[in-house]
Amino acid sequence: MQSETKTKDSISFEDFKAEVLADYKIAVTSRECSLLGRREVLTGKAKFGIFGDGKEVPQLAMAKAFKNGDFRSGYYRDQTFMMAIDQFTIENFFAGLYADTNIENEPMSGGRQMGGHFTTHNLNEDGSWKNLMEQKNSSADISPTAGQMPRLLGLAQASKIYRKVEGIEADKFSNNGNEIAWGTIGNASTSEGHFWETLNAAGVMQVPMVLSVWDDEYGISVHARHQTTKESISEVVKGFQRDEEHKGFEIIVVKGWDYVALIEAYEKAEKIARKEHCPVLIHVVELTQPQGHSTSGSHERYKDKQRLTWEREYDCNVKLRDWIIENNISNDEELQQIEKEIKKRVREGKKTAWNNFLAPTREKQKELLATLSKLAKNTEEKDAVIALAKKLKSIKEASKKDLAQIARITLRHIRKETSEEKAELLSWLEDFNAAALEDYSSHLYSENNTLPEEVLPEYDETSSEVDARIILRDNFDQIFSNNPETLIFGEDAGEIGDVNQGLEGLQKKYGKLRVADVGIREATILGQGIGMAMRGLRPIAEIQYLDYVLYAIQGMSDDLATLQYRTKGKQKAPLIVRTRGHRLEGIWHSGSLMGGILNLVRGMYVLVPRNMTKAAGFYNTLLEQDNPAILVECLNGYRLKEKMPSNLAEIRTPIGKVETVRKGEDITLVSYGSTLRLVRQAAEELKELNIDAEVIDVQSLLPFDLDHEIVESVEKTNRLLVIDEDVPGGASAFILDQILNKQNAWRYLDSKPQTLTAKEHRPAYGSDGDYFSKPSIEDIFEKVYSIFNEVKPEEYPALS
Ligand SMILES: Cc1ncc(C[n+]2csc(CCOP(=O)(O)OP(=O)(O)O)c2C)c(N)n1
Ligand SMILES: [Mg+2]
Repeated sequence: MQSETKTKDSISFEDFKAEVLADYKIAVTSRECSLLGRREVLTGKAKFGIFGDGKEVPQLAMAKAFKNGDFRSGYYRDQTFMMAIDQFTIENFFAGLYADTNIENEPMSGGRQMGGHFTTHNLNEDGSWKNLMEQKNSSADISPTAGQMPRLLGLAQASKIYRKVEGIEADKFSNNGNEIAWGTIGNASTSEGHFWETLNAAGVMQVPMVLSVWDDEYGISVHARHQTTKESISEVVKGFQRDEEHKGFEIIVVKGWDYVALIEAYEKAEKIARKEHCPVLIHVVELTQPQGHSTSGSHERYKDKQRLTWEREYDCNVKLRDWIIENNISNDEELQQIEKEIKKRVREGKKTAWNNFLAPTREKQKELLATLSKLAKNTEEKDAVIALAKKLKSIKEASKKDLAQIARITLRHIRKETSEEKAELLSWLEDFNAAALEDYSSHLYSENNTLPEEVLPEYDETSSEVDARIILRDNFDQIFSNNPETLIFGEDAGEIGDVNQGLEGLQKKYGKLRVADVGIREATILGQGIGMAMRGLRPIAEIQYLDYVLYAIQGMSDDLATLQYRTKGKQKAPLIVRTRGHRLEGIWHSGSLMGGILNLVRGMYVLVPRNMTKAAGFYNTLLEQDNPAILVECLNGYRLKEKMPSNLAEIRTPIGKVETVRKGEDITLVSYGSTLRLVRQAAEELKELNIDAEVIDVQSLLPFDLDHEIVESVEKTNRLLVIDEDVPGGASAFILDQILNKQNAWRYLDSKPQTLTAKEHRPAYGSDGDYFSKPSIEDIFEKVYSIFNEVKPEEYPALS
């Protein structure tokens, strides 16, 4: 018996020792990467570095509790965690520093993000989902502090939906909602509104989220006393702690250098979150930042001697090492040997990464040199070409930019020549630029997307005129009935079926989780959508009014719109943002922020249907493709009458396609949304004066008129006016740029192309406020008239 116990003990001790030493190795590897990484920046091989030194040990504990199917939503300190879950190697680390564009070498972003921004590959080559239950997942990081928080909420909420909503095909995404979303955030970043909004929402919603705060007392140079009330986030959030009567958070405080306590803390947190779907906040205190915040400066500038001494002593890796020796798990000699080997291994990895990074450009350099050498033999500009070739040859570690510059400058010199050699250089440059385009500019949108064909609404003898909101409502009904993975949530979206009754009765039918009321918190409404869309659901996030999209615009712009791009197509979040706007009442209920939105959300679709039938068709289209979108319903359109289509579920409004809603010969009027109605009316009034306007509804601002139909119209009419209710230079300037520069419509113009917009200020309240703030029928009429006054002053004398 005894000997058996002994054997068992000794085996388990060996296992235990192996596990501890494996952890220690990861911690040391990670630290060594940070140390060498800093040097790579200081010697100029990398541009910038921000590392995970001083935060290693808690990340080992977090990794132990992290299971397949789980998701991380974190920030730039998490390299140790990523190594511990086997998603990040030494070579990857250095490839990230060098901005290697080969996604095999630099799987975090293909060189698009600076190092320290982590991700996992969640999509197959064809853009379809991988089985996320067979891997550990990290949503792709972004730099804005606390920007990871709203998305974290959605990642956690997805588990709740998968657990509670029946009928969803969940194989690739969930096992009964047992997955945890693990957040990480720096102590100082908890000052951001996003942190508080997420915390409150998670407490209300009771979702399986474990949020770790890595607390090193600083946010760059700014001490906690300037950041956090009472200098402690766990102190100030005590009111979130759950108790017998109230649901809330479980709050755990643990020292960041205490390996055993950390493991216990994460085990406890995991159990609570996974089983009970109760969110947990782990405040990890007493962490350090041995090399300072980033490569941009040194922390000696703002930490005093005492702090620096303390940081050396309480460095979590040092403490782990001490603990290993104190507990006889290993000894100094063995550890030294391990450390030596790791140092060597990291140096080797760095070298490999550097060579991998340089190799393809080296090849290209050789090719270009050969091309220039040939050219030098057959050119009038021999001296110049030889000089450029020499320069090229002399560059030891050439960048792509070096090569492109030399090739392009050479072409300037030989601009008057034609030769086979020149053709070869041109073709080399063409290939080189095409590769650069792929490296730096692909995947703004999904590259595997197929949009469904247009299906027009059909009407039969039973089709009656209804309030337009009924069309939306019935369409949502069909959507929810046909697609169990769809859900909608927003302020007043649930019980009353949204402020305009477009969801009337649907909560009763589809339950409180699928048609849901949420708090007034636009940033996290968006975050719910992003996170859930990243886990295979098809969320529709409702922002009550267009004007309040500004609260969510940061997430739309930084997170949602960049997701495909920053992962080079390895993650997607096909979220639909539903909102309503344009032409109602006053400064904050009829703003038209389209120019701002358009410029901030490249990577999303921006759709502006003129009526609810079009809107319904857009929703149906969006659910069959992979890109995120914002759709603006016309606020003043819900109670207008539209005919109910007999094929509601089938209709598909095409994305990126304009519609000519009035044929005409004399001028092309381009507009969208609510304003279009006014433009059509003005066109009828103009007809009375023999001005025959063609009216085009843009419908889809991003993407814009993919078939270039507007230029065809301008070719016919030779005149162009863009009308929109945004500020001057806003969306109308975007539209004009598309038509003039992209579609080259300037060639066909006989009059100056013009825009008619709202005033520069926000629209004033009331009908008169609207009339005098935004383009009116009279404004449109007179603007067009003035164009014809210039052309035919006798027929159209000045009105005033
Ligand atoms: C919205 C935003 N503001 C400012 C910055 C610049 N910035 C980057 S990190 C940082 C400090 C963050 O400190 P903390 O959250 O404590 O994380 P730590 O670096 O200490 O781990 C700041 C101000 C940013 N990235 N995003
Ligand atoms: Mg900090």
